[in-house]
Amino acid sequence: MAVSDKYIRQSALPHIWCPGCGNGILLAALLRAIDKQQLEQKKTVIVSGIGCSSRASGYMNFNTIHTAHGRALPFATGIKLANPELNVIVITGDGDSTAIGGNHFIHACRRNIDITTVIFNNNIYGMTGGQYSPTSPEGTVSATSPFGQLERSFDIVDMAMASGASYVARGTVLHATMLDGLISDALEKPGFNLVEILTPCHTQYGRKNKFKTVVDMYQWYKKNTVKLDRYRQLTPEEQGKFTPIGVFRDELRPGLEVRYEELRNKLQEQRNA
Ligand SMILES: Cc1ncc(C[n+]2csc(CCOP(=O)(O)OP(=O)(O)O)c2C)c(N)n1
Ligand code: SF4
Ligand SMILES: [Mg+2]
Repeated sequence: MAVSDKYIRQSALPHIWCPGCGNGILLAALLRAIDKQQLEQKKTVIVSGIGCSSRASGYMNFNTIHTAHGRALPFATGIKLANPELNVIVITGDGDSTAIGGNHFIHACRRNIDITTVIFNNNIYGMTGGQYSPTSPEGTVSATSPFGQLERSFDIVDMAMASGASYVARGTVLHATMLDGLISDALEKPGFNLVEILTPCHTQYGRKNKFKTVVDMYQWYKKNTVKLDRYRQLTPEEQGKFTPIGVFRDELRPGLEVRYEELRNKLQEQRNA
């Protein structure tokens, strides 16, 4: 059976995404990874914030919760701590996770709780009319920066690494096979697992930033990204021209929910002694 038949809520269609939007490719990759890991639908919870990307949870035939803007991770943390048996997956956008939800993001990484988080990074607030986000590159023309934005942008991978996530990876919707592998790995491992995925929003970002067509945006990913092992062989000057993709950290560390349970058992034993 195709993953779309198995895991898509047909009643929620048609979807809201624009032609050429990368969100559908990303959703399909996530579903294939869930299928590969054989996660039980009844034991899997998809939590999302607000944004075009966060609408993905509504199309998925699992336990789903579409929360408040920037708040997917606190909801997911509560769900996982209350019921560690569940597989908890967070879907979030660059604005959702690094602007209004930025504080929750760094603390979820620091806690290293067993949640797989997939960030759909289109470098813009897609849903609300194209305001620049913390990941919009310097110079981005947007609804709130008509002459180009002046701030240095966040590198989500660097943030996650510095904050303590145990698995950190980056892919793009152009590299679909690689993407399946990254998400599947993230679902398999304990701890806080972060996959940032570069995905085009031609409607709000591409048109204003000299990408004539949607295809030009996909070609940008081809020309400007490089696999991590090759990136490491480049000179610093060459590295400046590319965005590396691949697995940046892969450590097997127990999630917060495991350490929490261990502490609870220890205290219980002390009380019973
Ligand atoms: C508390 C709150 N503030 C602002 C908004 C408006 N809002 C909805 S989505 C969004 C930005 C979404 O951007 P992103 O997370 O990058 O998702 P995208 O639409 O690009 O996928 C904003 C500002 C809101 N819904 N709630
Ligand atoms: S506005 Fe952008 S992110 Fe939203 S559906 Fe359209 S292309 Fe996708
Ligand atoms: Mg966005």
